[in-house]
Amino acid sequence: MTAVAIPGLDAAPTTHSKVLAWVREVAELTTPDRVVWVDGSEEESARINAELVEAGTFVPLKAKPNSYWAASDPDDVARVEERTFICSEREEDAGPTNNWAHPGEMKATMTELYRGCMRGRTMYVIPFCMGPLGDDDPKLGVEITDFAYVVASMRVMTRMGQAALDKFVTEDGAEREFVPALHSVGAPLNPGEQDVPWPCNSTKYITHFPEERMIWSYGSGYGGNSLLGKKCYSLRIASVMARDEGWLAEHMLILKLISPEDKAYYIAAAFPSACGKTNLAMLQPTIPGWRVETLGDDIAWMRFGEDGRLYAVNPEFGFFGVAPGTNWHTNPNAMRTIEQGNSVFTNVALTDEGDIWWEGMEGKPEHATSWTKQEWTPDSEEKAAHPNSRYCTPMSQCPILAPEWDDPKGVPISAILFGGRRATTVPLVTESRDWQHGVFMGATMSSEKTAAAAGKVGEVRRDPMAMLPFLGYHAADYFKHWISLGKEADATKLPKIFYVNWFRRGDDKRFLWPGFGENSRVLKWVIGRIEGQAAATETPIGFVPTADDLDIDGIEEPKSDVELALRVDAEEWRQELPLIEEWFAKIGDKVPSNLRDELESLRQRLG
Ligand code: GTP
Ligand code: SPV
Ligand code: MN
Repeated sequence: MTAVAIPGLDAAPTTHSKVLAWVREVAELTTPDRVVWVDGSEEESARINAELVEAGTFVPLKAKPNSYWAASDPDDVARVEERTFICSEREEDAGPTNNWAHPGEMKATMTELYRGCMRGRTMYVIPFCMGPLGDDDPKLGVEITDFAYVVASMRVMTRMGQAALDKFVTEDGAEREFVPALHSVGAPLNPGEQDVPWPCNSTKYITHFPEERMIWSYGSGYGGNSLLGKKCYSLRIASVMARDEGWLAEHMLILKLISPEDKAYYIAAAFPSACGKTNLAMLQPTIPGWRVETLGDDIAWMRFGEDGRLYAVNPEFGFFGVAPGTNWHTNPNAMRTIEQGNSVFTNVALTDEGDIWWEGMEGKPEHATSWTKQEWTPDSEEKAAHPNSRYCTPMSQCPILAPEWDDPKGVPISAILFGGRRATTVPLVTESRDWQHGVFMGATMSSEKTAAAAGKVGEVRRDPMAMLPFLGYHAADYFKHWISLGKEADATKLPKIFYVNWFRRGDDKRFLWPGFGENSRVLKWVIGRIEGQAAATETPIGFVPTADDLDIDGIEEPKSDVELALRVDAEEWRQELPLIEEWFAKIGDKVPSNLRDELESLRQRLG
């Protein structure tokens, strides 16, 4: 085969032979008009943003510096779990919670989709690094994409460009491993054909090859489907790396809680998508003297340090946060972060003043352009912003960013919270009896489905450790991995595990717990438990505080609501048992016996 001359292809700013070979192979398959090696510079970013404005993908905001409004195709607004595949060599290894296809067959199918798919477009090559660039063993990737929106977003969400590319070859000339991540919107252009602002394809594939550590994505421009460093790499592929190498890749925020005595504690928390991670990560405590600093809002990579403690690093560089509900009361620190600009807003409303707005934000406009580009007024029946609309903003702008956020060593975790969105049954907070019981809590946690994924909202489903859509291998093996890490560790140094639920409702359907900044009261109790200072009642499901055990001084809600939020109703829990059994049956024979034992003990304690 003769080499095809594609402008830019040979301008590679690296000698890494695998990068060069892979980029050439993809360019020859997808036949873009030109290739751009992304360097991450300010000039390049300005040029790409200007091109996105020219294409109608971006509208520059007048009210915020270097910030843009984007509206997606109305059918491309969320992750597509039905179209997400784990293509391990053996179906058995993907497990019962993932879609599987044979890697060879999937490659054959997708290769035909990719053939010529970048015609008329620019192919961008984005070198990136998940986690601090200063790591001895940096986790590298190269994303190839034909959507400039992805380049602009990856610039916010990852350490990318030349600084990342410099890590691909070590000082002694060795070529480092990287994850090849191929993305196309699947919308080739014929000569002279007018492009649309948000190209995509109704055929979508979000595909992972775990053994090869490779990602292929086709047809969607939406964040979780197209920013391949995020869920695809840092959770689905990284969870497999973590299993093989003895660490954990988790859907968790990382925060630092500082007591009035100036003692710092690091907490990680796993809640399913759109269930409060970003909000908790940036919490503004309502109780005097306590402070929170942020380290991450979505993903934590955790490994045991030499001192036996579990250390967490956030692989990301920006926040890709749920917009609706974010305001100066619920999340003032997110508001301060986006105020500074340099952000991309997708599927929110655009005001006539050239600012953004979404449901739940202060200052409802009289008139705006909705996410579907329709005229919108407060009387409109449609929402101004899509429920899964997002802001994409640099972490470095967060006013409460912890100074150690970029330290490759990570931070030692004292507590892990698991939590879901449950209107009933699950109390505000429960402390596990020990690590294994905590793993049982995580493995059986449940949540109502949210708008973060396409599909029916509100349905209760089991979402183990908030990883259901993000596990790169068999869920039973994942539970085993969690249990065995706990067994190998020094039990006195393990984080304590808690189960929380900010979303329990009263008979009149209102939330029983005020949430947001008030969640600091729960965190204070968690620290109290770690320090052996706070009281709790032993219940069949674990250790639960009474309303008197929590600091609820000055809370607006009646104490009776807090009591209801904390209530352990044995009858409700007995109704959970068959659901947990059903869940274990779905996972199959490989569910660790330790977890089945935990279920039996729970059943006995419930009487
Ligand atoms: P992903 O980015 O999808 O992973 O979501 P997330 O877990 O970071 O969720 P986020 O913090 O963005 O919150 C999602 C929604 O839950 C928003 O509409 C919030 O306003 C709402 N929310 C967050 N925390 C609380 C809380 O403590 N109580 C209540 N009632 N709602 C909350
Ligand atoms: C989530 O859905 O959990 C998110 C948004 O954090 S996305 O990156 O689209 O997955
Ligand atoms: Mn998430």
